[in-house]
Amino acid sequence: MEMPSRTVEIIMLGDGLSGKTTLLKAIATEIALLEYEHYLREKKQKIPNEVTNLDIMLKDSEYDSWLREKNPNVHSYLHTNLKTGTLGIETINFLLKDPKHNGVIKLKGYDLGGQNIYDHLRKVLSGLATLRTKLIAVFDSTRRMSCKNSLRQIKQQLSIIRSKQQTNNPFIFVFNKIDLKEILSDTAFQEKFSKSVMNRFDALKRHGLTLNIPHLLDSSQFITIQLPKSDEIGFENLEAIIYDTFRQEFIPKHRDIITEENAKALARELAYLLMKDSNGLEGTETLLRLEQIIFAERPLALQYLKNLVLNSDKKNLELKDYLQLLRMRYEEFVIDLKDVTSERIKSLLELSLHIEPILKEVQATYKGPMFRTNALGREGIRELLHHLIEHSEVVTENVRKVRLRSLK
Ligand SMILES: Nc1nc2c(ncn2[C@@H]2O[C@H](COP(=O)(O)OP(=O)(O)O)[C@@H](O)[C@H]2O)c(=O)[nH]1
Ligand SMILES: [Mg+2]
Repeated sequence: MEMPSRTVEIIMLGDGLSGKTTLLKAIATEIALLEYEHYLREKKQKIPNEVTNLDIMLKDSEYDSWLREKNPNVHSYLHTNLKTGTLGIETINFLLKDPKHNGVIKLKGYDLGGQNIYDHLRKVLSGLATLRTKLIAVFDSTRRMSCKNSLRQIKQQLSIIRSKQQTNNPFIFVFNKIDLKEILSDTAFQEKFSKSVMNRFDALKRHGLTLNIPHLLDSSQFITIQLPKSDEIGFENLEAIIYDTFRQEFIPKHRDIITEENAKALARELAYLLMKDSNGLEGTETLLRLEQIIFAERPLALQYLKNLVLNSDKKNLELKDYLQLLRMRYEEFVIDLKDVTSERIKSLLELSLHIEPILKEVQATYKGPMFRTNALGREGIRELLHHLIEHSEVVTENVRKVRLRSLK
């Protein structure tokens, strides 16, 4: 007879690069560790202590094969390479032992690319949500605008779900990247960072600037871009300069926390805030257009030059032609660097980190449980996993069919 099973269904929500996939990898890692203990116990082997167990587990090739066979999706998330980002949809199907009920818990669901181009898929997914689906909404606690986009997704999902069913609160909120927030909040960091960005702006104003942007797929290769002397700068170069500051001066020291993707995402956020602040764009059509572009796509536009040309007979353009095409695309988004100071850069960084208003709005409006996590360092993940386990339910196929039918 099959072991009794309980199920939790989850759908990951949240802006691109907020950490959804990393969170799933962290959950898979916690599950793999729990399963490792059971595995060792069954084999009557010694259980390593908490500090070293991850290293030991990862080196245990017998366990690795065992996991691949018994729990393939946990195995694949454990080894997933996050660099490529989530495109389209991923299914989740994690299994773990349920000692309390002497059975198995299934953690099932979907992870989506966060960009707004996936909004239509998100709608389809929410339509599939059942009464017990938990929507895990992930926020990047270092990027205020990104949090707003996560919130926008929640509002959209809720309207779909509300119109379909009366349900308990389906949301779980995760405020992620608490480790990154700590670094960026440090006053000495902020001083140094804003001065470094300002130095680059000054160089651009005085004699021009050369940027070396690593290739998207091969970071040992670079795209070299010469920016001629100018007081004005377009959005695409603004985000590139801020990214370059992170890459050259801060990533080397904080590689485990300021990842490449974090640097790009923050650069986009800060470039957006600077643009909005400098041009008094608040509430204008131009700002809406900029938001549409930047939330629909991945940051660091300069790395996606070739995407600008869909027409196949134009594929052999030179770099300068691609840059010209990009410039045309961002034509209306330009600022004058004359009024930019390092104090302003610093205060915009602080603004980006100031997500409390959004956190409060989320709490007041939706009242779901809230977790603060560092998905990369697996802080706060066990608590989240326990919460999910506590909310697992016994599901028999019949119940499921009835529930799905009642939704139609
Ligand atoms: N420092 C830090 N970086 C994180 C954390 N969670 C995710 N990241 C990084 O943020 C970037 C985007 O993460 P990813 O999971 O791909 O985001 P997704 O688009 O929401 O799936 C990656 O470079 C991750 O390494 C975290 O808690 N702390
Ligand atoms: Mg992802």
